[in-house]
Amino acid sequence: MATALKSDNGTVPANAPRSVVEWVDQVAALTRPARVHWCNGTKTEIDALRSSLIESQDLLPLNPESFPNCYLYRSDPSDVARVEHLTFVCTQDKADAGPNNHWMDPQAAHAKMDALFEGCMEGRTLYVVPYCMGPLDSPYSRVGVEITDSAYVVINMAIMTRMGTDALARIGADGHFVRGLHSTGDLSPERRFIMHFPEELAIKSFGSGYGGNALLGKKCHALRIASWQARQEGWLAEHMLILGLESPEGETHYVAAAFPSACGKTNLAMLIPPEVLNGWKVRTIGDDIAWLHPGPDGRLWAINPEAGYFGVVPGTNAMSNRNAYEMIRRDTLFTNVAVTADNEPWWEGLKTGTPVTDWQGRPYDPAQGPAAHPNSRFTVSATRNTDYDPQADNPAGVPLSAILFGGRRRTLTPLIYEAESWNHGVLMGAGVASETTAAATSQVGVLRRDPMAMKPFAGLHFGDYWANWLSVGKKLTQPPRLFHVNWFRRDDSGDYLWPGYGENLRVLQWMVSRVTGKTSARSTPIGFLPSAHDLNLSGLTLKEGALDALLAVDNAGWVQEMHEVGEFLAEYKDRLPPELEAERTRVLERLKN
Ligand code: OXD
Ligand code: MN
Repeated sequence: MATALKSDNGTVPANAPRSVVEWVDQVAALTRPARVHWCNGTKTEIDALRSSLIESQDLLPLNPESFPNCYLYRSDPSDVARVEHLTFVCTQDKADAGPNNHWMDPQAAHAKMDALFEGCMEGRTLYVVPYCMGPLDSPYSRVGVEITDSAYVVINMAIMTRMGTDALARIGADGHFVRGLHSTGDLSPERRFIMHFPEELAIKSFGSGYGGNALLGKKCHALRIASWQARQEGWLAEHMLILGLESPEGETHYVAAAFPSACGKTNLAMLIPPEVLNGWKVRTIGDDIAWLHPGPDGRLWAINPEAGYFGVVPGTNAMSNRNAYEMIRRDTLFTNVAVTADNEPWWEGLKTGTPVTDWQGRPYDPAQGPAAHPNSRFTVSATRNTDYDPQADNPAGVPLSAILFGGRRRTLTPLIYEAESWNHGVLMGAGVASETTAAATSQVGVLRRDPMAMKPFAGLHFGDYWANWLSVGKKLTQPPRLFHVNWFRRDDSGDYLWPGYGENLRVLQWMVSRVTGKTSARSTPIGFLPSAHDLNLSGLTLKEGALDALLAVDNAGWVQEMHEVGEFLAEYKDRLPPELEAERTRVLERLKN
């Protein structure tokens, strides 16, 4: 069976390992495409694919003067976000997927998916997309091959990963790669499933073209499959941004931060210091995913496996994220934004312009909801960001000084507090709770536990995941300090207590002074907190009482919180590391005394 040899892209690449060719042949026999196209990742190839999408009117060029090389893609209105209820982790033993995942028996899942894939590419092109997650020359990087019938997916993957011939070359003779099979099918939500087979390093995704479901290198590979592998191999695959923070003295600290989807990771990763903090500089390594490895020096080293940003558009403006605002004015693929009369992209929170056409291509009518979809996205190369840190290409990664956990919480959790130890920090991360956002199809604004912001992404039992965190900590002689932050506290009238965005640097500044031992802190039962005078608030006016509220520890509220965290952890009791429960009991005792 030599279907792959019928490629319309010449022949099978000379460097294609046999294992890849055989798999492509098997998939082609099942899906019966009209053509097979092996992607090489060149500009010529991507330009041609883009042109064909423009010709078929799947991609609409935006105003070439004000938004050069920018395009709009409108998805099916039922296909605009991740689908957690249709996402499965298929392990031989159900217990290995944990109560945190939907599970299906691998054999049953393969049978279900193969029935959907059978003949699904008839008349279509099968694209073979070799990609590398992480710098091509990094020992920490991993390769995968995505087979897809969507040219939109291919052009996104070309931005989001190191895609093409070099990635294929990395697969090498041992044939190790993640096999990701994707088809948009007929986009029916009834036939939409995202299945993960971590033991086989395989993914099967059917019925969606949305980024988180269809760009298989991102959430499916770099988080769900990688978190499984990371646990086996003793490293961490995390839903974290990575930034470099340079002080006026020229000292750089690298920080990773985990926040749930659509809670401002991209904004923090691209933070522009307020004028009064002149001399500080933030550089972006990554905005969504971090792979963390204990180094021989006892520090924790981070790489960003991605090469682009797939960011939430609404809310982006010159004040909230000037870097992103400027970055997406060229060479950007927009999905599900609105359009102005000048054929410019428009979204809620842009603060200028007027939409005439909404994200579904209808004349804009506020009675029909927002003009841009709340989860509309931009896809753009990381190197388009003016503050892109070239260290993102360092094969060794960057050493972390601190890790932040955070959630979107109206009440209780202070602006910042620091863990007393690694294990305490792991408890802090495990207890993260956040209000849900439009990044997934579910009710928005509901508080749910989202440990380490990994609830939708841990491809293993949370008990095993936390055990891995604890054991990675044991390997570190110079661990990063662990903190918890909350930019989203509100008062009784619903107003935010903290301005957020660039002003968050004031909080990072305190964090750096803790890391460098330059400041002391208040010891409280939940961890170390700054006193009001420890924060640099010059030039900032907060509402009366806001700072006290932001830095308060509400004892009774925290006792209740620790009980609720206990109930949550108890759901994982069969594999819950005793150290975590010991930490919770310790904090609870301190709160009661
Ligand atoms: C994302 C998400 O797209 O977390 O990054 O949903
Ligand atoms: Mn994310």
